[in-house]
Amino acid sequence: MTARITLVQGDITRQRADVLVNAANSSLLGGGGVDGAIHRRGGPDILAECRVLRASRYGKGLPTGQAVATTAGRLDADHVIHTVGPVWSATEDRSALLASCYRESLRVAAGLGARTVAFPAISTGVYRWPLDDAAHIAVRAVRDALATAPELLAEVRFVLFDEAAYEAFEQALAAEG
Ligand code: AR6
Repeated sequence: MTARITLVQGDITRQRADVLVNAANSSLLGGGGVDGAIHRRGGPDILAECRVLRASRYGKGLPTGQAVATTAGRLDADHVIHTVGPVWSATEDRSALLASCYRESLRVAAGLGARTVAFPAISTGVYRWPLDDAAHIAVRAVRDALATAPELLAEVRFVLFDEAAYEAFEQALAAEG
């Protein structure tokens, strides 16, 4: 059975899921938006693990479009997967990198045996990606990844912070149907 894609409006740090995905930056050392909220509510263990990752595997930072897991500290999840979305560009098509964030996060999640994965709308805040376009890319990328995903993955949930984001994803889900 293929995993379900679901939508909720809310704060991703309040969600229960096996994996919560963080819209991080390549430093892995925190920031604003989702990233700030995840580290605030999750507590210092997540940042401590991110520092170890920087010192070991990602001395130059986590490249855009890639994903890496840590534990989830005090969040109601088993893991946080940190991925780095592309900054929106009007002159360069970076949509493959945005799709890669979803695909790579799901690949890492599957490797961890996750059944439920919650995503924010990557790149649509500080990184300024237009919501409607980002929603289509996200839904398509998740659909494509799920077509070949292990049986274990039961639910991919998009957690949208405000009504505008929720509606953009609702339309994308219907259109990509
Ligand atoms: N739960 C769910 N969605 C949220 C939350 C939350 N708690 N907070 C914000 N959003 P952003 P980006 C929405 O800026 O664009 C950070 O500083 C928000 O409304 O978090 O990928 C990182 O360190 C928007 O729709 O991520 C990077 O430097 C979406 O989540 C940079 O921002 C993504 O907004 C990454 O920028």
